[in-house]
Amino acid sequence: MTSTSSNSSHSALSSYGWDENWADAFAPHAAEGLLPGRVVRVDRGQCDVVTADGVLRADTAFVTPHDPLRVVCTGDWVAVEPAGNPRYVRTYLPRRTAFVRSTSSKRSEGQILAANVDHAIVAVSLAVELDLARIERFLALAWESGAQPVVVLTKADLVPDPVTLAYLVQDVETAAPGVPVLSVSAEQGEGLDVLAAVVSGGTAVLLGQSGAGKSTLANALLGEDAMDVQATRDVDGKGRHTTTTRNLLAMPGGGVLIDTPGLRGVGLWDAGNGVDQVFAEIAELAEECRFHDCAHESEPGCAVLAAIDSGALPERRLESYRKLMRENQRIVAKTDARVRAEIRKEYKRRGAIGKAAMEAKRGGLR
Ligand SMILES: Nc1nc2c(ncn2[C@@H]2O[C@H](COP(=O)(O)OP(=O)(O)OP(=O)(O)O)[C@@H](O)[C@H]2O)c(=O)[nH]1
Ligand SMILES: [Mg+2]
Ligand SMILES: [Zn+2]
Repeated sequence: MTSTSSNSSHSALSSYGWDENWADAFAPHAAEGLLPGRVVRVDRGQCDVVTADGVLRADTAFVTPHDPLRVVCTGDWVAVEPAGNPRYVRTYLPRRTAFVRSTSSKRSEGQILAANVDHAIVAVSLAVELDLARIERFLALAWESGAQPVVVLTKADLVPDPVTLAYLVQDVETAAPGVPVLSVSAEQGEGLDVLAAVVSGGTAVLLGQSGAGKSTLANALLGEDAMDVQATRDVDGKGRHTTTTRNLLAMPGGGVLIDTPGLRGVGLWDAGNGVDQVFAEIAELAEECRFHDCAHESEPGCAVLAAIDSGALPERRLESYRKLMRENQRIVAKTDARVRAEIRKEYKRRGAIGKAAMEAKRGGLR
């Protein structure tokens, strides 16, 4: 019986990314009579889950623990109660990948933006000046998520000169080793076929600043206006934060796309490996340094500084690398401090319980 029900959900959910591995992971929940589904939106204590029987609204009270990294998120595969009012999401399957940022630089708290994504698409508008450092920051988190990053330069129609466009793409490529860089125009349709091909290979999430054109791209790929779009502000070209929830959409050409609200900034979140991947060529050069613990400051025989001198490595890259490394170390240290403080608090609490129990015992002996 379990196998027939999982077979039927397989066919209905496969356009949302359901596969044999998810089915295997879900088997114990299927045995309990729970339904598999994928979270398409999370919204104040409730979420929309697409199941073999269509989209249903479910309560997330069971999957909103104190740790924000363990809160159910768009893209999660969940086990939903087959009936009930409200229906509860009982649990979610272990994530294959997760895109996490720190919510603000002041607090050391991580926030998960999308789960189970194969491609993290960083949307960057060509209507405003390129900020390579910001792209590097997004890419560090993208690599760290476990997904393959892709940079999409949007609104290419605003750069009509092909030589200028080629230079812009090249600039971004130097900041993104190992990352495909595409230019697209949702307005004119250029590059959409390449992007559709990327998206068709699993689950992709669109990330970037407000006004970058994420929802316009989602609509263009979907072939219908599912997402609201608003003009950017005339004064500075910034977006109006039109999209407010993270939305998962099944694409007609295959694959799944998650559109997300524009991010003002993305703080690193324990992204040391991601940073190393963004600056892979620096790590490679560092292997040639005379001292293996070279800080690339003024050491003799430093291959990194030599590459800057020869022009092979832009100085901006090294500065950006240092900045992100320092920021990441701060976040990691803060998190460690927070975790230590929590452990101390827990010991104190336990100590207090122990003391109270001892006093009660003594009271009892009296
Ligand atoms: N010229 C041009 N304008 C575009 C293109 N794509 C999007 N835009 C415009 O950019 C503006 C912002 O687009 P949105 O799709 O709402 O941007 P978003 O990234 O979803 O923004 P948030 O939801 O606020 O994060 C709109 O006025 C779009 O019409 C494009 O290819 N060319
Ligand atoms: Mg949007
Ligand atoms: Zn060095």
